[in-house]
Amino acid sequence: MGAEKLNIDGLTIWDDAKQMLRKAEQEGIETAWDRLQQQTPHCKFGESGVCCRLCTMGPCRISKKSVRGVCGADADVIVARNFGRFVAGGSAGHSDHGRDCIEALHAVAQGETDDYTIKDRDKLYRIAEEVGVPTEGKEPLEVAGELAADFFENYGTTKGGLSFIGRVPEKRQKIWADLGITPRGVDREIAEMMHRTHMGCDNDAANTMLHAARTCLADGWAGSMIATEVSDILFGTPSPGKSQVNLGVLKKDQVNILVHGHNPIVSEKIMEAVNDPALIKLARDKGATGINLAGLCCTGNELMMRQGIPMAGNHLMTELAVITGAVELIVVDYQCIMPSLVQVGSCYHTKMVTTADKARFTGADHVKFEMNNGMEQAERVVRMAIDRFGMRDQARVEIPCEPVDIVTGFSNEALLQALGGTPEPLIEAIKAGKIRGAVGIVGCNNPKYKHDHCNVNLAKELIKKDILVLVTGCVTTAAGKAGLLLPGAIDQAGPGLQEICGALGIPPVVHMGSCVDNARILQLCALLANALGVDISDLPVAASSPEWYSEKAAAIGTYAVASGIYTHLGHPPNITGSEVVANLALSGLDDLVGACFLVEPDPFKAADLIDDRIKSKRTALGLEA
Ligand code: XCC
Ligand code: SF4
Repeated sequence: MGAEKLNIDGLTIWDDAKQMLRKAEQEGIETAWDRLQQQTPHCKFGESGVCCRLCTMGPCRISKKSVRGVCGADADVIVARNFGRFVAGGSAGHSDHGRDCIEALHAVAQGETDDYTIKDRDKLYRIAEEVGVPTEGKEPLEVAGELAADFFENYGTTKGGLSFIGRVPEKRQKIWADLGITPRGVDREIAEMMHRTHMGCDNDAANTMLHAARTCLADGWAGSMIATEVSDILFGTPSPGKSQVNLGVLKKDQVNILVHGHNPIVSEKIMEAVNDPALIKLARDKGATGINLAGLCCTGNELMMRQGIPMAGNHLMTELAVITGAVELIVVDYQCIMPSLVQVGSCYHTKMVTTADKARFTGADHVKFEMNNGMEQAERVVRMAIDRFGMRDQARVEIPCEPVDIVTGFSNEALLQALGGTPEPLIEAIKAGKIRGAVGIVGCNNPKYKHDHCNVNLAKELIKKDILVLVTGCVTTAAGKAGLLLPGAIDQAGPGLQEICGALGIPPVVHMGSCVDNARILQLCALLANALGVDISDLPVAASSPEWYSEKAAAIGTYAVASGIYTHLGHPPNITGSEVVANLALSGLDDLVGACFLVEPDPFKAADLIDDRIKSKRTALGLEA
């Protein structure tokens, strides 16, 4: 390839990653970091968002000498349209995942499947009551059917508002209503975003940005929230438990299967299949000592939260996990799965299996999961993995380091239980300044950063300042590897957080789930705001996605801001080509929705800036900063 040699030590903070990058180099295997080098420098028009490909009079790109596209659109319009479509993509991802969960609930209710059941009946009834589905005297399946029907309604044009609109503090609902951004239904907002951004429709950047906010709100308060709540109903509401993280969770003498993607519908079945005594025996007959299941990315988070399976790694660890040479098979559903995994796998004996028609990969085997064949297909996939164990070249296997212990499973229900059943102790701790605030650190990895450097250091800096950190998505693995997801990590926290977390026996960095589970954080913020009789924007809270990469992360950031949560990003979305849009994001939104974005690549500076914001919110609430 003739590319420059990578400076491996500068690419990641982790030893397991470095060791695998060296192995990749020796074995001539290309990774995301090599490809980033090939792609650098990136196209400046694309990076600043001023390239428009929305019609064939173009493509057009805006520069000093050509300030308008062929149709007359300027940089502001083009940037806003591109951003709108970007977050519509992210909202579609989470929300379509949510719809798949409702379909599973519906299938259970109709008796169309034996593969899925209602694991948390209490939650089924509780959520049904909450959204106005009557439960009295009804059997669980009847309630499940009506709840599924109610949730499906959130996807079209809702008549009476989103199912979970009642969770939103009144002041926030009023802000949305005044701006005309109350979300009306997931599919509608996404489709309208596509419509508005067609040539000749919404040619006012600020107006397009408001619809971007509306689209993302439909994701946060409907698509993602439904995904989370239905997953809990079907697979159980997470409660605290132990697990382990990093590549050390792979086992040299076992059949290693990785689940990757987002939706627990496939991975839960795989987990059941690996525990099937007949399949374990089959693996033993083939010379393995057992079958080991580990997670990657968010489906890993889902299984870790509920079932305690270990996590092999986050986004940038996915290729590196295969490079251990110890993985028989990766089974995926959708989102964040690098297409390169097929190529990396083909350098070993690693088989990639896809399960969803909407996410097929050339070169992978397709084992289609449907509502009524989940168990059968899961067993088939596990058999495929066992078959490949004999093809493994043990001489090429290298499993770096020992796994790190973590505590996971903090759903809001679990958190409230830890608090003694009410949010009161948390509120008292916030008032007393022992917990000065809370920050949700969410999202991804991006090879443009030293892998996990910002994720880990931001979390460390915040807990030092007595700010409770809630993590979801790929930040989880980062925090876990750094030892921050253990109660013992209170040693690294400020005195107040040390006292409170110590008394509750919880870590100062709390794992709340996958990317869709950011809805749990939204709900928690709403709960606190309602308890205090204020708006979410009045709370001493913030969100951050330091190393984000995806459309989904941008959608999360946007619904957080539109919900009143100040949101830090390590780098801006591709909007810097428009002053109007950039100013709106970085300050203008503060006047409109009571929150805005902060962009800061340095985690230490970001921690200080977030702290400043938390201080100002505390002062405004009449609390000591
Ligand atoms: Fe994807 Fe959810 Fe980002 Fe990880 S964190 S890289 S979006 S897997 Ni949500
Ligand atoms: Fe160019 Fe306008 Fe067409 Fe975009 S919509 S490609 S700016 S002519």
